[in-house]
Amino acid sequence: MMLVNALGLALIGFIIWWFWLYRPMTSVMAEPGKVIEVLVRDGVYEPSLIHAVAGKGISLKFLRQDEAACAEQVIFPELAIQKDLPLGRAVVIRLLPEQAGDYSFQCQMGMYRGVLRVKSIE
Ligand SMILES: [Cu+2]
Repeated sequence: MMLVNALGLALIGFIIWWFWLYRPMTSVMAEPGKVIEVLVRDGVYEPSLIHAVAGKGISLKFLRQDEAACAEQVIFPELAIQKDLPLGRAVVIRLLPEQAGDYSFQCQMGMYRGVLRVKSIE
């Protein structure tokens, strides 16, 4: 009886995770001269993982479609960048990551989360 209950709970947990919590991470590769569009909606950045190469400039065009006040800024803490995102108006952020590494970006409260993954030039 205990075992059946445990399995039932595990199944319920899995269903909740799958339908409500699991968000696939979409990723994109930044290329010189290419503007990457990042949608801000439904609690996620899309794409939320951006690959880039150190020493190469990248342009990110954020488009906020979420009315929640929480989404009104995007912050790159490690790069000291903080930008307002007016609803429905694209905001381009140009970055030049010098060092390889992971740079996070997020809303003020950290509900929206993304990663800029920078690798060194081969
Ligand atoms: Cu937030």
